[in-house]
Amino acid sequence: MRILDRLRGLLRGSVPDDLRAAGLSEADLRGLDAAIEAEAARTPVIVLIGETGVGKTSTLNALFNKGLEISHAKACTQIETEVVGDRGGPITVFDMPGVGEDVDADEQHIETYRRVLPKADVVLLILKADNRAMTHVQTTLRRLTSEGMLDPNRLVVALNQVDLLQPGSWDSMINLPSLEQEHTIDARRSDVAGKLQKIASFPARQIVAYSARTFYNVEGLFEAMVLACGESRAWLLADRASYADFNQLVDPVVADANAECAQ
Ligand SMILES: Nc1nc2c(ncn2[C@@H]2O[C@H](COP(=O)(O)OP(=O)(O)O)[C@@H](O)[C@H]2O)c(=O)[nH]1
Ligand SMILES: [Mg+2]
Repeated sequence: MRILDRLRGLLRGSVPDDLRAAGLSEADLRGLDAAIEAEAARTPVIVLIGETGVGKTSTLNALFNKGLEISHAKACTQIETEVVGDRGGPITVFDMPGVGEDVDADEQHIETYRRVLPKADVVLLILKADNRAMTHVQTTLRRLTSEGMLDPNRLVVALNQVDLLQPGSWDSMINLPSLEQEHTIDARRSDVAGKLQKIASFPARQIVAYSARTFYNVEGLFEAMVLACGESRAWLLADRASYADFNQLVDPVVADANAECAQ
């Protein structure tokens, strides 16, 4: 509600001179207030889709600073979770299975998508970054978009677990990818872009590589989600940002040295 409160403060006053000079009337301000009220009354809805184990729950925790249980062995995800970020108001998250495990289950999942996806402000399609087998993802994306369940403008393709990409290994001192991994991250993003953008038309900025475990580029993921929300709703999600900072996992010795250099 931070942005909302600021706007409200402005709207309660009279029209500032510069805005009046630009042609804004008291009635325009009241109209704006009503429009903001109407958007704010609808809680942002985020839908996560992905196979068990890709890191949906971990991503939820990293994005909204939550301590939800992560399944190291068993699937422990409910279909719908209301999440309250550390800052801002509530966010509704639907944590949904990916298709591709079993034909009968797939049809059930598609029915759930049909019910839930049209409500979404953002649909996060979470994949493991090292997953090169894209046929299933392409087929699913084609079906979801061609049957009108998913608006590609609302889609963010989230390539998780980049800390495990090879060759090279994660630099845990600075909590960043090695140079080799950076090349692989770029290559994976391009590959996925080529394979999915021919199925559905959406901007390349909506494909984001990150790591829910190390918090690498969780900020970039959140930004892509805000942009995918669309103009009238983006501010509402942006206001609820409480994603984890990768700096908190930088080795303390390095962090201290950086802090000293900065002084
Ligand atoms: N190395 C690594 N492991 C991850 C990452 N994200 C999730 N995991 C692990 O993947 C497993 C499944 O994660 P979970 O969030 O429960 O996946 P979900 O089944 O999709 O909800 C857990 O052991 C997580 O610790 C990541 O970015 N990097
Ligand atoms: Mg889960």
